[in-house]
Amino acid sequence: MSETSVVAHPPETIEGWYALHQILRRSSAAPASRDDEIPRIDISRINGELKDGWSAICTLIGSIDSLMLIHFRRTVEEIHEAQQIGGMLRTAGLEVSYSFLSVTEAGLYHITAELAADATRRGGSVGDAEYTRQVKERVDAELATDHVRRRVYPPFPADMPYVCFYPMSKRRDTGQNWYTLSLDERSRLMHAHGLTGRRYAGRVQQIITGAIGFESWEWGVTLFAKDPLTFKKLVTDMRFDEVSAKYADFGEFYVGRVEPSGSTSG
Ligand code: 76R
Repeated sequence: MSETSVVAHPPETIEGWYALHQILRRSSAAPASRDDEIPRIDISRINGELKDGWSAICTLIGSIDSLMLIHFRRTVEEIHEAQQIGGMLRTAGLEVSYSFLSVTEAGLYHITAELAADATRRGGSVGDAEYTRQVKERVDAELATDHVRRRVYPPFPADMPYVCFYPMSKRRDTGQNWYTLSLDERSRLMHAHGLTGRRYAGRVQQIITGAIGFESWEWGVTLFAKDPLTFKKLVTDMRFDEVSAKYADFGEFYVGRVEPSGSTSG
């Protein structure tokens, strides 16, 4: 077998709402109109009965695309309904140019590392009955905290009008592979990442959504801020933070403004 005996377990995760990001572009067939003219869309019609989740319409700035719709819903079926909103905009001369399906995710690196070490100490293993019982207990405790509930059921960012969305993955190169690092090492790196991020508490609301199995990218990063410059500062700080410096790959960045009238929360 291979050179290392390290078993690289995935972290336990807590998932909440499904998410769909739809990027819309003025279709070439659309009648010529001013570039910054965004059609009025009443998505409250569609979201009227919504109890869990919300949608936001964001005007994209500095992009050849015009709009980004962000939908959070309880089920993929409800996401599919929300997806039709993007399709309906065809009549307004817009077509979906990119979409990203994911689900809100809180990765429990520290807890998983702790319980895995505990399993080894008692002569058991990750995934055995005692481990499974402990995971359930810890997940329930985490879900009871405001902090974790906000990560998986993020509130609508009422006082943060700017948005930045981009997909990312962790690197899987030879000699630089996130997925072959030990759980302890990933836990250490993610702890440091959290500390860097916490410096932006109150200035940024970040929503991490997992897309493994749904998209070719592994995560969606959705940031809301009071000041767009905060995106540049935060993402720069993250580039210098060890985990992003060594292991992060990024897709396109979409920046814009959340339309206050175009959102519903439930
Ligand atoms: O402390 C905690 O409870 C949460 C710690 C935390 C986790 C687990 C955290 C905090 N993040 C976590 C997970 Mn994050 N985050 C990003 C990016 O541009 C880049 O380099 C990366 C894009 C930013 C800007 C950011 C910001 N984070 C993740 C994950 C899942 C990884 C996995 O499971 O392997 C990704 C992909 C990711 C990416 N992160 C924070 C922030 C900020 C601002 C915080 C602090 C938030 C807060 O404390 O409220």
